[in-house]
Amino acid sequence: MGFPKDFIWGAATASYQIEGAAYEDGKGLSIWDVFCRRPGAVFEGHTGDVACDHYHRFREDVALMKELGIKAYRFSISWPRILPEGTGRINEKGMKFYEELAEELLQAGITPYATLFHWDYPYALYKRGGWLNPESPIWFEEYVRIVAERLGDKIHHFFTFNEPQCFIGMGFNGKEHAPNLPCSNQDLLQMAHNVLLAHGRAVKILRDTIPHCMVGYAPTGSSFYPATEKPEDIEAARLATFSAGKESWPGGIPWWSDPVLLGQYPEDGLKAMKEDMPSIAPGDMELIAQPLDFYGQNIYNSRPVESDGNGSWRLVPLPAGYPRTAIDWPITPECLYWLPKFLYERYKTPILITENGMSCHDAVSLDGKVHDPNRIDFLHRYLRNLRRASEEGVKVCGYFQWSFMDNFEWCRGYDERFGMVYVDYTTQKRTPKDSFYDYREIIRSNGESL
Ligand code: GCO
Repeated sequence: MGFPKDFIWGAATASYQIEGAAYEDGKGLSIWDVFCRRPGAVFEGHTGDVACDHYHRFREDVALMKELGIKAYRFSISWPRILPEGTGRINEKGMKFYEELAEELLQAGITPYATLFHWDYPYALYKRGGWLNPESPIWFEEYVRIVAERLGDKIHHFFTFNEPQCFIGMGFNGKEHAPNLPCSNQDLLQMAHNVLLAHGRAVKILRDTIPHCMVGYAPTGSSFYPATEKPEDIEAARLATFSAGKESWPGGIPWWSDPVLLGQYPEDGLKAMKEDMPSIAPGDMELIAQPLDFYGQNIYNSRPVESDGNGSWRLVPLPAGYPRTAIDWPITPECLYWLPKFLYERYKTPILITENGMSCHDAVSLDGKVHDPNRIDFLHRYLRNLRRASEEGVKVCGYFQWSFMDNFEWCRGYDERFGMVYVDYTTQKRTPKDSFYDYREIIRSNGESL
């Protein structure tokens, strides 16, 4: 048993978090370039101006990926790097970067998986109303068409959006993310609908332009696992994970995934959002629900729940001193069994884990190495759960670890280290951590070493 033979072992990053070169070669501004300049917005005033300088060092980084043995690399394309105004004029130098990156990956035997949008929205379009503008899905389609036409000979695997829960929820509702523009619920729901329409248009244009391309989506969302394996607790966890009431908006799963995979907003959500719902034009839901080749999900942790004895659920508190990561997220390996299982039951689409990983207090030791036993332990625990799901018939086709290397962790700047490769931000020296070698063995043995 174990993992399927053709399991896709990968690693993930995102453009703003690693590329740097924020003001080079004609790149346009993104909302993150602007947000980072706002006093107090990001930990100690850090910015992605230089980040891991991947824009200049991608060949060295791809060589390390080859050494790691990953089969696939998930990275994102910076929309304003190739379209500085968001639409219209193409920045050839920016385009060349992605052409060369894809070429380098292919030569290393690594399949490129491109995320089309991982939060670095063109500032020029934000000034035109961003996702609130009814034209915003058309702008996205234009960008995706250009990506498809120019990169489609090298890149055949795509994700449309990364974590819409976060870029809408934390950028326009919570204050942690760019552009930090608090909005009414009505506007949030309108933006969400436009993002979903943009997703549908993107899938269509990719399929029209690149024959045989494979397209997915990479949302996240709060999820729950059963505190025990009693059937009523399992049902409670399923209910909690797919409930779309006010408490799960905008961070829940079904609001963002039911339209895409099932062609409709969740009923309980529609009831809860009644007064604030945007108008839905005829054909919108059909456009949003384009068939997908795989369903990506970013999964880091879940919360335990149990049945309340009345057909509903209640949270079970984690024990005092529960294990947690450096960013203070609980370590709950069970989520990599239960959530893929629930998602596959509901959406019946092959699953890719598009992100999972751990922030640790990593440092270079006296011996010049980076020892990260906690990350190794974390990965083994989580991946054993994923293996169980796979062995029980959940179609899981791959796993992308977050992250290939340490990088800019949004409003926490460089304070969090999620990578398998340590980055010294003063010298840009890369040092593979112990987990890098451990993951290499996991890949080599197709999970036998877990
Ligand atoms: C997210 C993003 C990544 C993060 C990672 C760790 O989930 O927030 O997709 O860009 O860096 O998840 O927080």
